[in-house]
Amino acid sequence: MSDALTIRSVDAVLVMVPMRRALGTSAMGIAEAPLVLIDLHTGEGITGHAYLFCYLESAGHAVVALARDVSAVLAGTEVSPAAVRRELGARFKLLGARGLVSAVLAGVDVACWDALAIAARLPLARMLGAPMQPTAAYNSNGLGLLEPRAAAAEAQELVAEGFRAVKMRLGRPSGDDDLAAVRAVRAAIGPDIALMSDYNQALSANAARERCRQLDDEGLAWIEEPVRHDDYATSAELAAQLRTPVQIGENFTGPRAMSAALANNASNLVMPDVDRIGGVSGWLAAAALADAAGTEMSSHLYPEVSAHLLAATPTAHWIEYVDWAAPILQQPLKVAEGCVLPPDRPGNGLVWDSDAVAHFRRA
Ligand code: SMN
Ligand code: MG
Repeated sequence: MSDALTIRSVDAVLVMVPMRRALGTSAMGIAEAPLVLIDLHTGEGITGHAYLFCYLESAGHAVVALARDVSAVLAGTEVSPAAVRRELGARFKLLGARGLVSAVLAGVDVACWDALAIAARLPLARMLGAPMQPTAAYNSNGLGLLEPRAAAAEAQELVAEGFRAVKMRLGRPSGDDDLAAVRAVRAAIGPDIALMSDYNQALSANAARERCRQLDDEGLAWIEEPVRHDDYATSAELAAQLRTPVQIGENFTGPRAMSAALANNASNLVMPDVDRIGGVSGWLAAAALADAAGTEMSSHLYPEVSAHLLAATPTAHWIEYVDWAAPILQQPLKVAEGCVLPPDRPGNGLVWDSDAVAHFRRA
C-alpha cells in the first residue's frame, strides 16, 4: 500500500502587492512587493502552497517562466522533497542552481512540505516534530532610511502594532546621520524595546570599521550586513571587535554558505531566508548547523512559514515580521504579545485570497 502523493503540475502567478509603508534601504526603495505564488497540484487533490518575494517585478516574471519549466519536469514525480531535489538538481545543473533558480527550487520544496503536512493533517511545525511554540517577533514593516523625526514617529507606530522589537535601516550618507536617526528612534521607543539595525551591505570594510564603532554604545540588538554579504573576513573582524552582535544570513544560498560563514566566525548571529537557504529542507540543515555551532538563528522575511520553522529550530532567536503577503492571504499571520505562533491548521497555513490575487495579478 502506498499513500504517496504525486505531482500533477506546478503553477506560478505573479502579484504586485502595495506595501503599507514603502521601505527605503541603502540599496533601493521598495513600495510594492513582487510575490510569486506557487501552487503545487497533486493527483490526489491536495495542493501545496509557497510564495517567493522577488525584490523586482522583472525577477517575478523570470521566476514564473522558470516555474513552467519545473512543472513540466516534475509532472508524475512523488511529492518527496528529496526526490524533487534530485530531479531539479539535474535539470538546473548546467545553468547553475543559484539566484532565481535556487529560489524556485526552494519554493517548490516549501510547497512539497506543505502538501505532505496537509496530507498528514498536521501543522508544518508538528510535521517537523516541533511543539507549537511561539517566537518573539520584531516589526520590520518600515523604518527605512527616514530622517530622524520621521523615523522616531514610525518606530512608535511599529511598536504600537503590538511589538517589543523593531528594525531600522542604516546606510545614510554619513555616520552622523545614522547615529542621529538611531538616537531619535531610541528616544521615541524607550529603553525596553529591542532595536535591530540593517545596513544592507552598504559599507566598505574601512567605513564599516569606523561606522559600526560609532554605533557600538547605542544598545542595538544587532548590526546586520554592514559589508558585502560574502566578505566573511571583514564581517568576522567586526564580530570579534564590536560589543554589538553582528548579524548576517539573508544571503546564504544554501546550508553550505552558512556552514562556511560559521566556520569563519563571520557573525555572532545568523538569519537565513527560507527561500535562499533551500526551503524547509535547507532550513532544517541550517538549523542543525546553527545548533552545532551554538549560534542563535533568526528568520528573514516569510514569517508565515518561518513561524513553523523557528518552532523546530533549537537555537531559535527572533522572527522577522513583515505583513507584505497579508493582502493576498485568507488568514494573515497573527501577532500576540509581540510573538508569532505557527498557525494551528494543516500545512504551513498559506491560503490565497483568490479575489485579491486576481486584483494584484501581473502574470
Ligand atoms: C530587506 C529585506 C527585503 C527587502 C528589503 C530589505 C532587509 C531585511 O534586508 O533584512 O529585512
Ligand atoms: Mg537585511
